[in-house]
Amino acid sequence: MSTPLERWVDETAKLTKPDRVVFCDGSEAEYQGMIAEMLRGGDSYALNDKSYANCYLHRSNANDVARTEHLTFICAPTKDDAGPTNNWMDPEAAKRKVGALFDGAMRKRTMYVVPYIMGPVKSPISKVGVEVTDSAYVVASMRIMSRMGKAAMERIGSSSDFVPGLHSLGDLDPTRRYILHFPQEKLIWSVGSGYGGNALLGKKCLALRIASVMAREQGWMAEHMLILGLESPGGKVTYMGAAFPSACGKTNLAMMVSALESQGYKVWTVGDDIAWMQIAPDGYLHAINPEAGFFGVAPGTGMKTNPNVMGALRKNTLFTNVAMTPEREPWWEGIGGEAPTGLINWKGEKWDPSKGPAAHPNSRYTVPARQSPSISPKWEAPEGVPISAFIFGGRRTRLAPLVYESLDWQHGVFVGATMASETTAAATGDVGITRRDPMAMLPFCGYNMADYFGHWLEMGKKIPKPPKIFHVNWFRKGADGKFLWPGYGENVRVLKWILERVEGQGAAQETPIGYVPAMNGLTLDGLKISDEVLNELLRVNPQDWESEIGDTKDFFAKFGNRLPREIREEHEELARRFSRVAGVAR
Ligand code: GTP
Ligand code: SPV
Ligand code: MN
Repeated sequence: MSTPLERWVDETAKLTKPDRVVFCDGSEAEYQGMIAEMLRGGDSYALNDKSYANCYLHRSNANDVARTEHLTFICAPTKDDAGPTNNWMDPEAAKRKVGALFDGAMRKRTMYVVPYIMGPVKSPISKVGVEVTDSAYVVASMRIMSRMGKAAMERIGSSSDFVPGLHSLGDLDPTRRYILHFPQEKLIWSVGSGYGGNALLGKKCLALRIASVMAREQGWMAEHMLILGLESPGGKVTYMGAAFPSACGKTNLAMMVSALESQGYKVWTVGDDIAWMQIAPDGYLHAINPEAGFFGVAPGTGMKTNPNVMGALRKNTLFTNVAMTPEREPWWEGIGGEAPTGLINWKGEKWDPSKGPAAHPNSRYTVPARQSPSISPKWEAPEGVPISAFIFGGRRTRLAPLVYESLDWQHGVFVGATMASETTAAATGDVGITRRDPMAMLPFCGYNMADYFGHWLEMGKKIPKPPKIFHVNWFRKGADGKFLWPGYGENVRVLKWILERVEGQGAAQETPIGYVPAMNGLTLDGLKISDEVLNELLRVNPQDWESEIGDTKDFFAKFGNRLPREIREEHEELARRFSRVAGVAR
């Protein structure tokens, strides 16, 4: 008798027609075999073994360097199930169309079967996936990013309790690239891309798009959130989850070296990108990090901004699309210091500074989480960590103050639902365009976002001790076009205020959007910042908010009657609060 896994693998092999099929066990020897295969392939390079032991550079195809949201589909039974913010394909039509691309796609290639666990091996919150892929780079990356191999195989046994994901590089032609999700079947199909979020199917495809559907069905939450622990003097650790869109600072916040360390405030990393959360017997929402590694943005990462990550990257790291020095060390903009001469750019050419950055703006490192000096002792706790605060945020040049606190859970959900951010290089398309990105889940929600807002509202009623909800913006700019706030390790000052608010302290002033810190509310000692700049950072400008309220109205209109009544009411309430302020001013 064959198992469901064996049957699916057979079926898949019949379709894709590989030369051979290899079941991966996740061993170190197997990993080294994948690396050897990558080096033979000609687009990967061994880095300097003295300074970067067991580290490699991989160059993906130049047309394949970021997630492709326009080629990403939710194949739910009806278009309405996917909602107005997702691309939709009829499941049958999708299988016919993309099935044709998989037909024979692995000829002359090896088909790797990669069983993996998302989450700590023994956690009841974890889930199992199996990725079938023809890319050695994907196998090597999955070994860093998940608990891959034997443990997953044991957990599956003869059951059908795993999320199958079929991946092939195909011919890497963007006109034949599709990332498909079948939420009813809990199945993933990805063809034509070897890049991160498109190809490492455990991450965005399983842990967010498919998991968000499961979470709604089963009463838990799958969110695009980092998880950190803020230690305060005396050693108590308070956990927070923060949702910022791609390339908006999650990894950096989760791994920061606190500017207030001498005062006893320290940040511990539990996760840097995704949180799975369940209500626990203690009444708190408990979060696990489903991942085992960090797939982080390289540019901007240096000893000044993120020394923890810089320390972690010195061994066992895969770099993708970064530049390389003549000493065969990885290099990128913002790593610190001048660009060395003889730099080879991310495409493998001698770098010409007049022709763009040396490292691709979305170049990344893939590193085991346990290598970070900031890794929390609780990062693999099967029961997860109790979350006391949620933090939403994004890149807003003008609008949003440095930090504000929502009035209650329902208002907090509205704050999340009205999030927007300037686009980044993490996905293909224009950079710097402000777009609505509710809860940082716009590209990752596997179903209609109106129902997703509804799920958040429902969860609020069920969690006995719900997290308080905040919003931050590290990216507000002054008239000179420069960031007003120093960011990075200084962000701990904002976390400290959040902690104080959670504990019923922290000086605040009420505004129509919620509570912002009082002028003396933030701990700013040791930081040179004028009252004028602080004022600007905390300012709630009614004119800017008026146009924002109009913009969110248009966005919500897309959802028609499906938008929860509570969200509409919060929107009206916000407009009313601003008109009251205007009345007072007059
Ligand atoms: P994804 O992995 O795409 O989900 O991104 P992320 O949200 O983890 O973002 P990450 O921490 O990698 O930061 C992205 C970029 O923003 C990097 O270039 C950082 O250097 C920069 N950045 C992060 N935090 C701050 C900050 O506090 N201030 C400023 N100005 N830039 C920041
Ligand atoms: C993101 O874009 O939010 C990422 C990188 O975390 S990727 O895995 O490519 O989605
Ligand atoms: Mn991300």
